[in-house]
Amino acid sequence: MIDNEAQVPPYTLPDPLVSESGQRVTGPQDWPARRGEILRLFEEHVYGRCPAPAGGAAAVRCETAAAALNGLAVRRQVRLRLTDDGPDMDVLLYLPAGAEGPVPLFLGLNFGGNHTVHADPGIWLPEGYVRAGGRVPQPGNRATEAARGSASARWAVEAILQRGYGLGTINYCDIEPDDPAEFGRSVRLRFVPAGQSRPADDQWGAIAAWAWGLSRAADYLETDELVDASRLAVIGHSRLGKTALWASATDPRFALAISNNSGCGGAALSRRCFGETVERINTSFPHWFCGNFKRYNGRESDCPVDQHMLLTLTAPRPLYVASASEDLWADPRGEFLSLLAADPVYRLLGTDGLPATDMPPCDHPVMGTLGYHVRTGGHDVTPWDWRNYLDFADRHLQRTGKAV
Ligand code: GTR
Repeated sequence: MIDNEAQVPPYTLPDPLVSESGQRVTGPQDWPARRGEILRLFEEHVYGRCPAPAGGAAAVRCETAAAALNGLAVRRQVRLRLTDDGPDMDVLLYLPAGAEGPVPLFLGLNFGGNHTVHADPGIWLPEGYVRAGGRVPQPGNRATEAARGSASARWAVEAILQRGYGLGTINYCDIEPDDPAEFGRSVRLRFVPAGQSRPADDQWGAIAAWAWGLSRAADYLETDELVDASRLAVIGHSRLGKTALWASATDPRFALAISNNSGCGGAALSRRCFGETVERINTSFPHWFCGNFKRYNGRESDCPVDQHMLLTLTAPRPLYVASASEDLWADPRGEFLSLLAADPVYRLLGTDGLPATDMPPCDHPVMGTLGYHVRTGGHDVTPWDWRNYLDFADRHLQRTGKAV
């Protein structure tokens, strides 16, 4: 594994402002066509194409508690049926009690099940498949009471509410278990054409499926009177950070995006081959990306895109990328350089982009329309990370839209 700068091979990044045919994007008017091209390249070579939703996801169960978390929150849980044939996805919402109008909301997938996000006994214990590992194991992929609240350190629920935001979260395994052997439970199975047993090489992998699920949650949130769906921030950690970036790229209803330690196939530049490589990720997690992405195992420079171009797909919407100093597997410098390489697109579109040209020291966030920090410590989401995400959201989401 490459874990120091001296070993990084020389590389040239594709220019997000030069089209496939070699034409330069000279002004904002040229960007939509180039953006469309970049999006199609990512669909074909990296994440795979998604099908159109099979109608709106139907809410089959809904419950609201007006005074949850000692009166701090309205807790709402909504079970959405993703296709007539399932699977069901439970959306857990916490909304600040007493809000004067619809609130901006952070939406993110969780790893262990909604009940792990907070010790609140009112959170439905998942009935379906959950991840077995985690801080508190859940043997046989069945949710346990013992795991309730076990991931609460990663979800600053009270801080989010106190700052006037809502939080929405979903167990990512409701959409697709993170295991190729469990493909039978995936929403992707419901869209496999007759005569095929798996999606084709240019069709969606699991990351695209998880992102698609976030969009179905956004469909629901547009109908929820307590939520201002014009102020949705999509957030994710690690593989779910990759997912948040792809969700933001494919669904402009996400007004702001946050990538926490997303690394390879997320914010980090693949061509640096630092930490986790394309070959390594495709070998460990063959189900995450589309079949075509495997062509680039050991051949990162042959790929028509690199991950800075993924970041440009969120432009000009605000985007925050966060790294952790000990998380070399996710290549902190590669995440920063990727954001820096997306900056010209943000500036072309009239924003202030990233207010830094050099990687800032640890624990010194920089925030413009693009935001970045590298936190001291390891691969995780901490209350300090959240404090910065809330500051960033205050700059961008509280200013517009309806009053809260
Ligand atoms: C690692 C994987 C990373 C990252 C991480 C996670 O094993 O190599 O790409 O996604 O898992 O999601 O926790």
